[in-house]
Amino acid sequence: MIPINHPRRESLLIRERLVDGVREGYVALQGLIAHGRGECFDYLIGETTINEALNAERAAVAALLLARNPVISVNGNTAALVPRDIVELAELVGAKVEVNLFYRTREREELIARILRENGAREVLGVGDDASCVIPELFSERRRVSCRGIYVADTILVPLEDGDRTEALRKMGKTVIAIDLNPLSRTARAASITIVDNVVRAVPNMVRIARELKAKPREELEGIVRDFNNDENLRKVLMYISRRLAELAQNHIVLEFPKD
Ligand code: PTJ
Repeated sequence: MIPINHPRRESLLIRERLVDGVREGYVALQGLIAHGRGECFDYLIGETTINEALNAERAAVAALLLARNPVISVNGNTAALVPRDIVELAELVGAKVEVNLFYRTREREELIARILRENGAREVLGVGDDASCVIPELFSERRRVSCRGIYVADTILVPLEDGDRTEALRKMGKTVIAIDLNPLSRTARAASITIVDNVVRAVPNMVRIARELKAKPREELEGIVRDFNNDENLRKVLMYISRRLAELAQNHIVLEFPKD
């Protein structure tokens, strides 16, 4: 039981969702480690959506709305943390939803597909024999994808990704949108649009942005994508973190504990 007034209650509740996911068999054990790394970077950016993330989220939604064949790729952590928002975003931008796992088992695929369906998804790709196409030059289990989904997609949203697949998908000429709290990861550097934000903030933000941008003319969406420069944005994220740490260090932030 997490005390109602615990100062880190929100963060601990998020951890509980992942631990429950492990117990239910659809979050990989390694997903807990990945989350811990994410938490660390979230501390550095102040556990908030910074302007650079918001700009990337806008560009990402515009790219998804402009795409002919957009797909949202879902893994264990994403299914545990934001299943409903993923389905809502897919509806708003007209994207297909596909399960794609690094630590692939048939049981996990099916459990994740069930969670997505329980959250309103009409069709979930990438389960079992549906994942019969292969991404070239990729050797992890992520290489097997749906021939109707990621294989033919022009734009793919990949929350919590590994660098190999991002690079392989880029080589296939696809636009890859990553959500990754680590601005230094290979995924972050290889993606076309990198959102350095926690998936629990990024996906709900994207749902709100999609509602707003859906009615905009194509030219305006094209302008948003054109004006976004991923390398430049990642540089600004690193500047933001280093500035923030320097300010914290200068202000001598010291926690005060009650004296005996
Ligand atoms: O469910 P599976 O089998 O596909 O496995 C999923 C994991 C996440 C275990 C797998 O893709 C993996 O090992 O990922 P990595 O290589 O550890 O990368 C995960 C990245 O996501 C790291 O750079 C983390 O900083 C970042 N990350 C972790 N939690 C969050 C996050 N980014 C955004 N929001 C988070 N909540």
